[in-house]
Amino acid sequence: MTSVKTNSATPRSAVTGTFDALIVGAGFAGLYQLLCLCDRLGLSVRVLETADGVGGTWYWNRYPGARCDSESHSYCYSFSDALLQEWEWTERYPEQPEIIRYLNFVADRFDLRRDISFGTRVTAARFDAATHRWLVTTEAGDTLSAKFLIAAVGCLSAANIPNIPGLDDFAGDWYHTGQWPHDGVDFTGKRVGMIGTGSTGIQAAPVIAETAAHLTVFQRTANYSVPARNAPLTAEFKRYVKANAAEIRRVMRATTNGHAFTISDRLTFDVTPEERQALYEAAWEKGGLQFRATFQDLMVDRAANDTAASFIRAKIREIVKDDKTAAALSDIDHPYAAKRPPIDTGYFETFNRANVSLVDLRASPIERITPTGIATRDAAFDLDIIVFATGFDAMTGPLLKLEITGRDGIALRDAWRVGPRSYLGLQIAGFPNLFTVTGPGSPSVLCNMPVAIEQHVEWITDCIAHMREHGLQCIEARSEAADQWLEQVNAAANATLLPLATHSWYFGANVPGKPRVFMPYAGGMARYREICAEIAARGYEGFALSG
Ligand code: N01
Repeated sequence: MTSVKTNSATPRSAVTGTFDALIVGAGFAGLYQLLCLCDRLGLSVRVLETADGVGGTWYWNRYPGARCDSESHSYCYSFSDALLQEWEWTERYPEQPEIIRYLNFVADRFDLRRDISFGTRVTAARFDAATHRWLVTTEAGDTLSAKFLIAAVGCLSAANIPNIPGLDDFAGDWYHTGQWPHDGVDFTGKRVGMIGTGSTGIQAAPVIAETAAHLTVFQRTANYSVPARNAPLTAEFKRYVKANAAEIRRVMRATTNGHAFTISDRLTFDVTPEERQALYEAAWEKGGLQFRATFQDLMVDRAANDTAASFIRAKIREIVKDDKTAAALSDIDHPYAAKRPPIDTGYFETFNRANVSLVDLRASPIERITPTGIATRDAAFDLDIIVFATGFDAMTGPLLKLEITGRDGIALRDAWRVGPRSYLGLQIAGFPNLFTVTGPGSPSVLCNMPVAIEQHVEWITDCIAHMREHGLQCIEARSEAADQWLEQVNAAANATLLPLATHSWYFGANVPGKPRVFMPYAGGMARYREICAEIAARGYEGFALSG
């Protein structure tokens, strides 16, 4: 029996109406956008959400070990002092269920649920030039209309299930980590194969290995990882977070990646090799994404980056006892953090377990999935369960799935055929009154997401308030402004080592046929915030506003 089990949501029907704004998605972005437009501007707003509950990406990603890689005190909204005082995280990195509890707490705290239609999947959105309104169609066949359409669909919400021949013939069960069943998966006594060693696979493998009879990890590209060093938060740290909320927020808004720590201003080669080793050891012991902040130049100087990369490779070889496995795990072909750097809880140690093995797909690629498992060029692996930790059609995927048609009947799919082209990652030429929260061309995935989301939501809210004040009906990014911004996005990426990981999902390289364009803005969140503010202050330069 072949079975595909996914997280499911119950479709609802009869969602109709006319609104000032429609928001797609009830994750971090959609919830805050709803609050801003309703409470601050008094607009009539409806949120359309496929899932049965709030959470967005966190609603679907319930895989074993799912936990945020940003530290909990920075992975939350910062717009409300009261909320910061009321909510208390329990661990250094929040686990998926705790994040869902937090977002439900926010939804209740600000009475947001009444404006959300759950179980409502958007299947198309079309700009009607005659009325200057967006017409949005749902899976149930309903049509809603609104002046503004705001896509708050997240960057990592369209699952990437590779088209490996034979999947339909597999007799066991298979799952994608981003569509995980709500009632969980019992791995007890099962032979499990997991494809993918990105942040997700690296979180999932140690947890799956605890109960599976055997876990086989299929690795195409070896990856760096630094220990997360997760732990319960102490009462002292909880007090510190509450007492210093304003300062923590200030740091998060002032740094490149929106985290609550600063990047050192030290240069890699300004210290002796012994000092450098000691600094890396201390960062390894402290754990987390902060490792990348050990030196200021790690992401811009290849020789500097090599020192961090060598340190981590040596750690992998030290931890993993089997030499062949250690060699495959540490044979990493890109600079450290040029792909999103994972952090882990016992990932490399997992390969010392008797019930875990690694298959190096570079040496022997997957040829097909068979009724009984996975066949590589050189071997066959019998499996009861296959886990696809194969990532997402990132950034553009969730937007294209909305089947958006803009002014003059242009489909977004056609407008972006050679890659996303967006002004500031906020608006697209040819698509009036459509805003994309953390869209391609904004810092988004290179930033701690709640920080990027709050900045976008507040900018969009201020923009709509400005339009109301001045009696303006339409805003649309100018084509030449989008082109110029794209040049800045490319220049910002080229000033870093990020483009050296050519197979990264930042380029769309993980999805066959997807245009190779570096999608996020790599110039840093703090600089981006200034640029957006300056553009607004200059009367929304680069946007066409009309009455
Ligand atoms: O996905 P990925 P992810 N055959 O694309 C492999 C965020 N996140 O879900 O590198 C064989 O990074 C692929 O191999 P390769 C975070 O931003 C956040 O892990 O393309 N293998 C790679 O190893 C992260 O970056 C958190 O050669 C195939 C893996 O699958 C983003 O989500 C936690 C394959 C995919 O790695 C995505 O992470 C987790 C194929 N056909 C994730 N296709 C938190 O903070 C793909 N692969 C909680």
